[in-house]
Amino acid sequence: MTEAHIKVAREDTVGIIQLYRPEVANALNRKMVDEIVNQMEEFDRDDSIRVILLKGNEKAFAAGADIDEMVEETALTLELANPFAVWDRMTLIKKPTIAAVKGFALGGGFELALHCDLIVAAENAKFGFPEVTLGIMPGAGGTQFLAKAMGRAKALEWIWLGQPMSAGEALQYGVINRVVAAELVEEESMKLASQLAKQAPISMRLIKEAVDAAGDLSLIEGLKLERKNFYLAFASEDQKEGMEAFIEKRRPSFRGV
Ligand code: CO8
Repeated sequence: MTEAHIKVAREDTVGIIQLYRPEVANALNRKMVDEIVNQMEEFDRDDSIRVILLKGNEKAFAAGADIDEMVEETALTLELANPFAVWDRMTLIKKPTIAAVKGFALGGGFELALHCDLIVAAENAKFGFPEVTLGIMPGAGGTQFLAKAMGRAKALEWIWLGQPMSAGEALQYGVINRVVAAELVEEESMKLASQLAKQAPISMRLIKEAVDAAGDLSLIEGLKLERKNFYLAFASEDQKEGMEAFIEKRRPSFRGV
């Protein structure tokens, strides 16, 4: 068996996946994407995990899809292999996901971060879509995520020029959540993960579903979904626990049931 391209760890209730192909700036080959998604799904099923964190190394979160693997592809080999089916599974993850980004997040690497719910970036992080310089285009959601996050004009400019954007610019355009000094990225990401891990898991899941739907549904449909999820939250024991803890002036202890 070939070596794994990820490293997996657990810290308390946070499941951590580290991308691990340092010799190629964490370029994503199919095996690596498979491993990432399989592990995300395993954490998603695991009751002892509340939050999933993805990280790379100092140089790169991930420098895009593996160009050596892609160079010989044809439209037909891609169509038959359907490499994006595994990416679609990422959109079904129910627990909160965080990308901790240092260095390069390019092409498919940027798209991987965009598949996470929240992005914490180092000041030196570089986000970009160089696909146009390779004669291709983003294929794992880049055009859709960016247009939704920053609007059509800025998304087109950014993807057409193929130039990386700084973490500060990405923050300004609402594409990422936080920018911190490189040496603090892991600490800040873990702090954020621990805060999320203390919230009621079922609330978190229902909120994620409703917020994700906001971009696709009409206001009336979105309000209906929100209401349905609001009612569902009252089916959980955690709703009783949260409200009783408030009345008894103590901290709630949520069990995700
Ligand atoms: N694929 C393959 N190898 C890579 C990649 C990559 N994407 N990125 C870096 N490497 C390799 C380099 O070839 C180099 O290998 P070697 O030491 O054997 O020469 C090693 O990693 C280190 O890289 P550099 O020497 O180039 O390091 P620098 O610090 O000079 O530059 C950069 C770092 C800026 C990240 C540079 O390597 C670079 O520009 N990389 C390519 C970035 C890119 O074009 N990414 C987009 C790829 S296309 C894409 O992502 C499409 C996504 C579609 C969806 C996904 C479907 C599966």
